[in-house]
Amino acid sequence: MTSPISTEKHGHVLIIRSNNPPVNALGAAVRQGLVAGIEEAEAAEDIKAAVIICEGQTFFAGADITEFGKPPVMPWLPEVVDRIEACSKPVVAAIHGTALGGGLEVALGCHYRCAVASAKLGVPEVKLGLLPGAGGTQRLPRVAGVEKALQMVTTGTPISAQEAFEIGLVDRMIEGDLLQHAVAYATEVADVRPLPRSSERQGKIEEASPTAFDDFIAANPRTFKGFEAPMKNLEAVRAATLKPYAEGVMDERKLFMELMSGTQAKAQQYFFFAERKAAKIEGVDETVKPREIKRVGVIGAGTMGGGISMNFLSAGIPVTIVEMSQEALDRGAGVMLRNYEASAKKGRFTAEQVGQMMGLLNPTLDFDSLADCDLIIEAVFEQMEIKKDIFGRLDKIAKPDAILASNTSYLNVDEIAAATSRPQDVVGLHFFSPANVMKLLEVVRGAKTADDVLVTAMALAKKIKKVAVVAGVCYGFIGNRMLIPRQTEATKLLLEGATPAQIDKVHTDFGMPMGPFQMADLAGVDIGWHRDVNRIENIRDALCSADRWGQKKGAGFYDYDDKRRPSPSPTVQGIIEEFRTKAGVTPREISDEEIAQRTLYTMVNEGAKILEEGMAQRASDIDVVWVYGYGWPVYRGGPMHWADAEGLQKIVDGLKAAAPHMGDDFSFSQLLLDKAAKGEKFTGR
Ligand code: 3H9
Repeated sequence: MTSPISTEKHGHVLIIRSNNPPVNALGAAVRQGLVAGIEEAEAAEDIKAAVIICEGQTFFAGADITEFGKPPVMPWLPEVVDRIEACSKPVVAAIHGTALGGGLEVALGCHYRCAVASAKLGVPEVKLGLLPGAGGTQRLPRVAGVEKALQMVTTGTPISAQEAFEIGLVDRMIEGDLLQHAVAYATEVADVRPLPRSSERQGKIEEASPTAFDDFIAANPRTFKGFEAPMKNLEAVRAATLKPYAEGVMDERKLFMELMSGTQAKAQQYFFFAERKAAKIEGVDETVKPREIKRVGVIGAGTMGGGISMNFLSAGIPVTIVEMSQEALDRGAGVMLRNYEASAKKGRFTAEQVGQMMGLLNPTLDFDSLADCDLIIEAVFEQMEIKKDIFGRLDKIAKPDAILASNTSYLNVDEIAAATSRPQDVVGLHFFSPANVMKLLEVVRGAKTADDVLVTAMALAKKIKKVAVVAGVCYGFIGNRMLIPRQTEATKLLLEGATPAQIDKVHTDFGMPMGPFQMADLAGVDIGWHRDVNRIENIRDALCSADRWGQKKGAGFYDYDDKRRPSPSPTVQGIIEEFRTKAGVTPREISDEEIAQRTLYTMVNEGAKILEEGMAQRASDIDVVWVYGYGWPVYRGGPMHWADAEGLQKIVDGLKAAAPHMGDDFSFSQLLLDKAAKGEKFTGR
């Protein structure tokens, strides 16, 4: 097999070039080739310096994650980086694309770093539940400064080449041909001695404030909540400030191994691949080309329609937005503008960019203006008759091959498609609220949806920076369907003796951003409640009828103060007790374990049903939906990965124990029972 690393002489400079698509991950062959390249540079008498550069879209994007968990192949990345740094001749890293993780560590091992302006540099290991394990936690603070290094290792967010240049992580910015300038740079520094070695630098370590670490923890509590890796990253950087380099790297190694053997790292690495797998559509030929989307139409300028539109405007795609009244149109456009202005205040956009994005918006009352749109997304009231009427009208005016999409969160996309003469062009695009913020997009594949429509939806999702998951047509698709058993059991538990606060706490302790009742209060307790009928059949109806619609009314399952801080509500407790009396229920002590069994295990059971009915392509897609759509803690991988980690038999046993309380609302997924019996898992890794 040919090596992904090749070398070539340019005068007195040896070019060490990596060609390991797609992202130049530092697999075994690359590591071996890099060491061989450095040894060649050192041995060749006519060579005075070396340049490390990568072909394709990017500089090394890190260690090869697919090697994790497999028997190690020498040399290890830490040794490779040490070997580069120990070279007796200067080595220059020539960076384009993304120098990430082990890639940035290789660059830190080099004596000089140059980069093009579009490059990004970062250490995203924390997102994989890890820390930079090839000397990165020790070299980065020495080169970039302790505070910047802390921020980079704990958040994993890359910085721009320009910022890296300003803090001294990049030594020279390159305009024009990277290789040519890197070779010139190497020639220029060929005779400079001593060689600047990152591990030997001490200045920025000494400059660090002694309170930097405690200050950082105090200022960023959310970074550390639930996750193990950020604190270990911090400890490794702290070691760099307290110990000589050689001892610091030993601490780094120990902390790295601790993380690597833990469940969080496994879950986060599993999730990295789950997210990428979600983009692949089963049964669709890879040669199918997406349709061209030059203009998008959105029907409805409410919260959803506005949020959806912003995604396209931000990606530079013009949007025609249609409403029924001028007032609704003005209100919708006003909200979009204010959202953009708020982002501009936070430095995400310039005022000029806000102007450009809003300039791409065409607000109109004229439905026929949608005729020139390539994709039209309906985001109106969740009622089948209204949706069918809109799709029937769209059928008459939309151009041939236009994609007609519904943002429905529950309704039958096939029934909506049947209102048109072109069901092959109809698809569900279920955005999550707030649609300009939430990353998840459920792409609902109807019985007749054409392959190229699906391919277009997935490609477009990537363009607007969403993570798309294909779902089948069923009530609530993947995410909302799994909410139903959770909410049903949570409400029954109230009646049986639990409080909203107790149930919510089980979920927040688990790592969810909020529990079932906090979520109901945020979304609106009144969703789906028919005010005109005013029938009070359950606790929820009773809350609605008492004007307790959630946060927007200052009261729901909780009472809220004027800063929207919740507190347990005696009124709600009274309502619950009234229902208990009516139903003849004597409250009992409910354990947290029972709450978990009935609200979390039932979700896994529903996920298994979704899988066995073919409504999700793969178990990992369900996990992607729950992490990106509902904030399931990524360090638990998503409900299906979590169930695997718990053990499916344990889930089955827990459900069996809870079944008598759940009654007819519950039935087992056969797939879950079968897998548990066979000792199988839902997810591979
Ligand atoms: C590390 O470095 C540890 C060290 O500190 C210590 C070691 C001792 N390995 O994302 P894309 C695949 S940890 C293997 O769709 P984009 C990916 O699965 C590492 N494979 O492209 C996908 O495969 P497929 C720290 C990788 O253009 C394909 O490449 N580094 C790796 O949207 C394209 O990926 C990171 O965490 C990898 N490292 O984004 C960086 N990276 O086509 C992780 C990607 O079969 N990578 N693949 O589905 C990224 O953030 C993005 O991939 C990147 C490109 C921004 C580079």
